[in-house]
Order: sequence, then structure tokens, then C-alpha cells
Amino acid sequence: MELLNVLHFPDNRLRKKGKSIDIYDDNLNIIARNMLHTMYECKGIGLAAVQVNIQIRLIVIDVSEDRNEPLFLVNPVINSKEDKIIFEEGCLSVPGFYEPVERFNQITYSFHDLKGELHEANANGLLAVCIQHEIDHLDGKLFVDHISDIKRDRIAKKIKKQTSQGILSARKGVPYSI
Ligand code: QAP
Ligand code: CO
Repeated sequence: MELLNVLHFPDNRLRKKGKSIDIYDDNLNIIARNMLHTMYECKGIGLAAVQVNIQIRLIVIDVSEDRNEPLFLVNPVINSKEDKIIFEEGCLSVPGFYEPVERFNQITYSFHDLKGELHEANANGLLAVCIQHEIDHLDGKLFVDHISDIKRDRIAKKIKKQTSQGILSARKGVPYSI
């Protein structure tokens, strides 16, 4: 297993969109496993491929207490959403910062699994918020886009400073194509 480099805001590569996946092969499985490993190592509950500089529509999530219920969502789509909720969000790409964001508390979503089979499911609360946050990543969007320009700029400045001081790792992501 491989630890992948997580890009940090305001890296422009976080603005790229993920490409729809149409090949369900070993390569996809390896990427998914490495993403899950990276997410667990970083104490995250969700990670999108775009965050590790891989531009495909793949998300890994685990919101379980024991961190043993991984979800792999390929080409996820939200089909319905209701009941707004304000949730204090963070992000592995925005380390150390948390801000309230308005989301939907109740969603139905569909996705393909790693074998290519189509599923539909419901989610609410933390899982629903996490799916919305991660699908945003696949469209080049970050939770800080939902907060004020002033706050977002301040966060960008602080992360850049920490990176320049070597507090955050600034390894270059490895380019990848599928
Ligand atoms: C997205 O975020 C999310 O700042 C996933 O120092 C967040 O896994 C969805 C993390 C909240 C719903 C609610 C952040 C780890 C992890 C940090 C994460 C940090 C270490 C964030
Ligand atoms: Co995130």
C-alpha cells in the first residue's frame, strides 16, 4: 500500500474536475485502496481522488466509529436532497481549519461500486454531508468556497505560510492518468 500526497488549498490542482470512470480494473482498485489507506492515516472521514492529484470521479468515505466500514463511490450522483443543515466542516486539503457550511441533511444518491455495479442509497446527517463535500471535490469545489472571501483568503495565506515554513508537507503530487 502507498501513502498518497494530499494537495493543500490553495493549490490550483484542487480546481481540476474528475473524469468519469468507465474502466473497472485492478488499477482502479489499487487507487481506491491507496486512497483509503491515506485517508485512515490522516484521520479523515472522506477523501476524493482530485485531492491526491488523480482526476477521476472516485471517493472513499468511512464515517463509522471503528473505521471499518469503508465506502467506495465511483461516479457518484445526488438524485434528491432535502432539509437544510449547517455543519461544521473540515477537509484534509484545508488542515487545521473548520467552518460552518450549509448542506442538505437528507439525500438519495447513486454510484457504481469498484466492480462497476450501479447502486442507489439514502444517507442523512454526517454521511450525507460528507458525500456532498466529496462530490464538490470532484467538481473542483472546496468547502471554503461556501464561506466569505475574507475568511477564505486568510486561510489560504496561513496555509501558504505553514507550507513555506515546512510545517505542512509540500511534496509535489505525482501526475496520474487513467
Ligand atoms: C469532509 O473531511 C467532511 O483539518 C472530510 O487537521 C468534514 O476528513 C465531511 C481532517 C466534516 C463532513 C464533515 C481535517 C483531518 C479531516 C483536518 C475530513 C485535520 C485532520 C477532514
Ligand atoms: Co475535503
